[in-house]
Amino acid sequence: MVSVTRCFLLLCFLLLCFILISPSSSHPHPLDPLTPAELSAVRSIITSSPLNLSASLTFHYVGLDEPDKSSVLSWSSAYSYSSLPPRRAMAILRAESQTHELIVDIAGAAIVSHIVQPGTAYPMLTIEEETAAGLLPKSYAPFVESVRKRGLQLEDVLCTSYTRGWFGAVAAKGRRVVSVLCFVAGETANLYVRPLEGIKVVVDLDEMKILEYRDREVAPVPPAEGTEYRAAKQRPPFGPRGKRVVVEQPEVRWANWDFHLAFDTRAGAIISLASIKDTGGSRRSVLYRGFVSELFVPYMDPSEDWYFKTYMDVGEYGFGLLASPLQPMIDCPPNADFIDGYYATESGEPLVISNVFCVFERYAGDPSWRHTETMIPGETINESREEVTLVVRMVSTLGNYDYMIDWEFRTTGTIRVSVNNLLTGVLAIKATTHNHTDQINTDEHGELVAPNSIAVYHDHFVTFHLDLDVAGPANSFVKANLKIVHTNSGNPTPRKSYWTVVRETARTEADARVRFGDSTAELLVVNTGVRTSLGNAAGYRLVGSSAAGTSLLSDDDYPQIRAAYTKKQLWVTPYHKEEKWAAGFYADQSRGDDNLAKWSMRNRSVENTDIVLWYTLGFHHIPSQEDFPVMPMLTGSFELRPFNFFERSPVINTEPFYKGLWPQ
Ligand SMILES: *[C@@H]1O[C@H](CO)[C@@H](O)[C@H](O)[C@H]1NC(C)=O
Ligand SMILES: *[C@@H]1O[C@H](CO)[C@@H](O)[C@H](O)[C@H]1NC(C)=O
Ligand SMILES: *[C@@H]1O[C@H](CO)[C@@H](O)[C@H](O)[C@H]1NC(C)=O
Ligand SMILES: *[C@@H]1O[C@H](CO)[C@@H](O)[C@H](O)[C@H]1NC(C)=O
Ligand SMILES: [Cu+2]
Repeated sequence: MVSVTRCFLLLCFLLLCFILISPSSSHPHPLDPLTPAELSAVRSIITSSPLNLSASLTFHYVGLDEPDKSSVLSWSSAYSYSSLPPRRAMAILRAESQTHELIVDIAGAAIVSHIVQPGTAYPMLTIEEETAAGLLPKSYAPFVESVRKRGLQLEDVLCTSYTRGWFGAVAAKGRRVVSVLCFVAGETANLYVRPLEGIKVVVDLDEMKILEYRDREVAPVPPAEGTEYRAAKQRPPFGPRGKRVVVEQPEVRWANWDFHLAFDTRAGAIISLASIKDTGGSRRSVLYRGFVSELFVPYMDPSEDWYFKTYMDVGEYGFGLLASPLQPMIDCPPNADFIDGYYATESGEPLVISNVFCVFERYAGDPSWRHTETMIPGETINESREEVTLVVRMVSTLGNYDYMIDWEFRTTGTIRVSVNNLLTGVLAIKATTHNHTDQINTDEHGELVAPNSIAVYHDHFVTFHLDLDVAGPANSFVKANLKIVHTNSGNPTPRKSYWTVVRETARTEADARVRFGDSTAELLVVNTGVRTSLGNAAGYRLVGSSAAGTSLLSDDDYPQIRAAYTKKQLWVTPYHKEEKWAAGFYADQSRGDDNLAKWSMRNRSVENTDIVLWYTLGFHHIPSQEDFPVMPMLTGSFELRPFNFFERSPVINTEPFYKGLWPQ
């Protein structure tokens, strides 16, 4: 470790350490998240208003009311602090079983708009009500009896809230209900693999009481043995481990990227106004706003206790709200800088999530580009450049799963999202009486991964909102298809076939819904008003990944109606400030009337206008024994890569960072 640190400090000293401007810097930015003081101000403005007459007032979301894009862009081009748009907050509250949407002018200490939401879908759960609902069974006599009957200790049983989706007629009309599911810890910390199967607890969150209880005692709690993951609990023989060799390297030439990073209770990390210096040295916009818009996780077990498990983790639970503090040296490398995030609790008070983001330079020992030339007489040319990148990282722990989102910025102009990691944590386990695959049939809806433990089949669909502004907001979406051309052999050469590119510019939203695996070779966002000296339109390419699954549920299945957009990997919509959340603003118990697929059906024009890409990383998860008791990190990524955005490779004249041997 000593030599690593010394090496790091030496390089840092020699090469001028990079400078990061954190969101809490003294220069205000219109997209800064609300500060603790602003969160407190919003709370006192609201609690001193007539709304506070309600004893049941709870805060479900408080965040920046995003200023209009036009005012942000004019501020951004002028860098004139006098033209900062007024700071406004959006607050979503519940009072007397109603949802209230408020816009608050913070400086003016005024509520500028107040709407009582009439819909049938609900805001994100608060942590406090999830906790309170989880405690209800423990003082509920029939549940206490169920625990006793199973020979378990009540103090080992832990329960938490699970959203129930919407299933048409079966819906609990007009109530904010959740299922409370219970697990057994005690001998192990790995409670998610030890469910109390067959117990149904339905809770009304507004009344905070149990509406429905049933115990079908279907299978015992799976054994604790072999499920522990805490390092302190492991016993020899230990598993294999490589030597810890950490080589990080601060990089000097960061300056070609510039972006704003903000924390939001719902979205987690929001990257805004990302711009890069072009080869002529002037700054050009790339991404106005990028964030995780929704995360849909449907389980594939239609039985009574499992059918409703079709979660929308961003809209129902909050990707930011459930962010986990990152641990230095484990979750992030030694050279990382950490940034805190703030959110409003149920009572509106600000609370910190420390180390919610880490930002670091990464050098993993890979070249960015290379070439060896031996054709030149008398010399061998070996040219290569290190790939040093800047990474912004956050982790959100949504119950049993932990999602790690990385935004990686490369000097080549590429932005990669979640390169080496995306998803880890504990599988959702269904208890079974079986402990051999011979006893398992298709009715089990999963794989036997441990004695008495079925890991149920499910999907993960992570949908990103990508408001690209490639060299400005007026962009078009172009699909490049490969066309196979057959020729007459011998005329004039013996070749019989080749492929060529046929480009098609999407005119309306209907043209811009893409399912991968068709003949689509390239998906481009171009600005036809900004061209290279050779005449190519400035563009960015979306490069998808192997995690390209789409939903296999039938179109008329309730969860699919709610997440209809998961049938395609890519959608393009014209920019609309309100269209941020792919499964709708109110996701809990939504009915599919406000989602990306619905908006797209308007078939609006997407040509030469401000457009937004919606890209979904999709996994069909068929668990295996290696995923138990904790699943090793699964990868899944995509890239936004410049395409005729620069006149030439922007890194061709980059000096090698270190010529010769690495310092010892
Ligand atoms: C409502 O106002 C009272 C008196 O000002 C205060 O004590 C209480 O905390 C407020 N309620 C909420 C939910 O903030
Ligand atoms: C390039 O690599 C070759 C083979 O490793 C080596 O012989 C040669 O000296 C290198 N040339 C330079 C200029 O470093
Ligand atoms: C298999 O399950 C049965 C009944 O649940 C139990 O008695 C037995 O010990 C289990 N065997 C193993 C290897 O876990
Ligand atoms: C979308 O609009 C275009 C242009 O008006 C039209 O040609 C096309 O048929 C429409 N598609 C759908 C699915 O409505
Ligand atoms: Cu999974």
